[in-house]
Amino acid sequence: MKKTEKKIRAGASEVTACEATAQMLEKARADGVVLDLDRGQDMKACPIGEESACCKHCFMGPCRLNPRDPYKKVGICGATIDTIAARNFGRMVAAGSASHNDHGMHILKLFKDVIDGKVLDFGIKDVLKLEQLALSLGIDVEGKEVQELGKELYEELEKTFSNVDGEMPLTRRVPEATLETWRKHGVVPRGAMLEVMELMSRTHIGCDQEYENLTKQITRTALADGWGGSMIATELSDIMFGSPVPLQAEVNMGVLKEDHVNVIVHGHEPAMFEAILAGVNDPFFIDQAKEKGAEGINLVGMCCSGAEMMSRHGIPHAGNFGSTEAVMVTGAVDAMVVDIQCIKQGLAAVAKAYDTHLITTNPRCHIEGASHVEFEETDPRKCTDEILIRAISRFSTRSVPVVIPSQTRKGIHGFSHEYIEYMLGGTFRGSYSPLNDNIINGRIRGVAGVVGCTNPKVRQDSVHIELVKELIKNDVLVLQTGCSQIALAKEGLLVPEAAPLAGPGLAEVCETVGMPPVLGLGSCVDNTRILIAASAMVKAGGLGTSIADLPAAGCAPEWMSEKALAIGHYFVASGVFTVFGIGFPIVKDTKYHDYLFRGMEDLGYGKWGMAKDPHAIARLMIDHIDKKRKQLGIDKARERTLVDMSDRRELVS
Ligand code: NFS
Ligand code: SF4
Repeated sequence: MKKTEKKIRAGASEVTACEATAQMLEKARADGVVLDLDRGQDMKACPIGEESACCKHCFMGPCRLNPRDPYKKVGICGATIDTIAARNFGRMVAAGSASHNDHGMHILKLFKDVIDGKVLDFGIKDVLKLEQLALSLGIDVEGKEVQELGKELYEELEKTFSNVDGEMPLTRRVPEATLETWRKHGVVPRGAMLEVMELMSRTHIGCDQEYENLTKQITRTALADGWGGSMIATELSDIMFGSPVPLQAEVNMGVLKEDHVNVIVHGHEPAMFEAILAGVNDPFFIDQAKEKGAEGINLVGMCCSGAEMMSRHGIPHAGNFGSTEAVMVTGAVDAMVVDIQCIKQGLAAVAKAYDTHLITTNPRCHIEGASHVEFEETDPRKCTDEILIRAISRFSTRSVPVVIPSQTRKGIHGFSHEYIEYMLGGTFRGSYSPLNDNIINGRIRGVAGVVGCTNPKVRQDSVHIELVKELIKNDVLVLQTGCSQIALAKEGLLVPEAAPLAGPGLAEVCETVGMPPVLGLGSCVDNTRILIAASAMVKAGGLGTSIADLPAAGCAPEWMSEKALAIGHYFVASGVFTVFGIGFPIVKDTKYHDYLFRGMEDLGYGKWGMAKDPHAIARLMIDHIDKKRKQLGIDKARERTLVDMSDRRELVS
């Protein structure tokens, strides 16, 4: 008998907590267009692959082990479940680290071309940060012109990628005790290209088959991401395009405008986005758009480059990873322009269905079914002007109805680690000491980084939102990046007015300083701002000597990408308890699982955690923060402060 083709799918609002996305999902269903959010329901993940109980590292296999009875058999070569799991985990970390390092290396190359005068459309916007970065690497800045200093800085930073021994330059920023732990275990990253290469080699059949030893290289490769390529991407982007300072920006699909030419930029590298920003402000194109009956050109971001441009320039943001297909269902997108990473191939089919231009611009990322207009830094406007011509032309011949969800939210974005220092430390002497003081006296219980993707395995945004609300309610200051930041921005928590949602201690600090209880730091590579902030907290004193001593925890509650796993592991390796939602690609109750989830902490690192429910995640994080407070001997201070606070509330009421 022929099976019925009709699929039963959950209602749109069960698939996503984002009302605008739900509205577009319903419209897509009515239009007969299948989005990623529905494909996610139709696809049943392979239970063996989901837990990494299979190996296809050679063609004697693939070998499948039983995740329910993982020690029952071994692969044909004899590989055990722990070896297979560690190798699979390692290859995911290698891919994630490679992605960020690839991004960082291209930013470094752009920086060199700017310094050498080969690229004239970009420049050095933050000279002070250039000098500070140079100083932090031991480069003498006295009496040097920008060009000379830039050249020296380039020479030094280039080692991040090309070193074959020694220690990666930016590890000089790591607190001494943390660095000592890495040295003791032999995991200080050398050069990123070497680390990724060695990890790929060691995970080949018949090489490293001892999971603890393999994890050393996994750790080194992850650290080469956080303290290497990602950190370079953030620091040099700030230097070239300007360091973010808090500004107001709008998020969600309501930022699209029916009477404007709408251009969405989605991806990860800022250069193309910066160039198109210059184009949309060019009177020539504004006139062109007006000639075709538009009121103007509306430039909007999505995903990480969107988060980055929102932080730097206040460019509106239409949504996170889970909304990139749905946004085209509006019919209002005249062009979606992409560069690299997290760009679903499915966008091509949705773009076709809604007569939208999907344009790839980067030689490292073409998509079948999309058109390609190559972006070259030496002549950036050639590409971006062509994009604007196509978008304007599509506006004048729009062939599909336009339906734009009304939702928008204003929020404050653009908190850099430098700004946090300034905001909490005062104008004349920026310092992390006031933050530490507020942690020591218990007003702030601890700090959490909540970051990462959305994943159709769970209701989009919902775990991020519930988790962050629970954390701030418990006086945990939340730092955010990437798609998670957008989820909370859509929920309206990135404003100082959200302070009453926080516990009394955190609310008091927020009200005094005028800051939101949730601070948005930018894109995923900007997670390195959290690393630097954590190092600064250690250096400010009173909270131990290594990052592992801090009352802090991290989480990617709706993660999906290999980049997220690499980020998670560099946080763990740096000393942070890091909880992932959704699930974890390692069979529970194996030696390897125990090693990552417990054993690493005994070695002086952080450790991994996993829970699906947002309240369970919050509990794990808060318990860890409380454990660290106890170890620091500041648990009593909090009890006293809470009494003070309730007294205070009584005084106010
Ligand atoms: Ni980060 Fe940015 Fe988003 Fe996840 Fe993808 S856009 S790099 S990987 S999905 S947070
Ligand atoms: Fe099987 Fe070993 Fe080959 Fe993996 S490396 S596929 S476990 S034989």
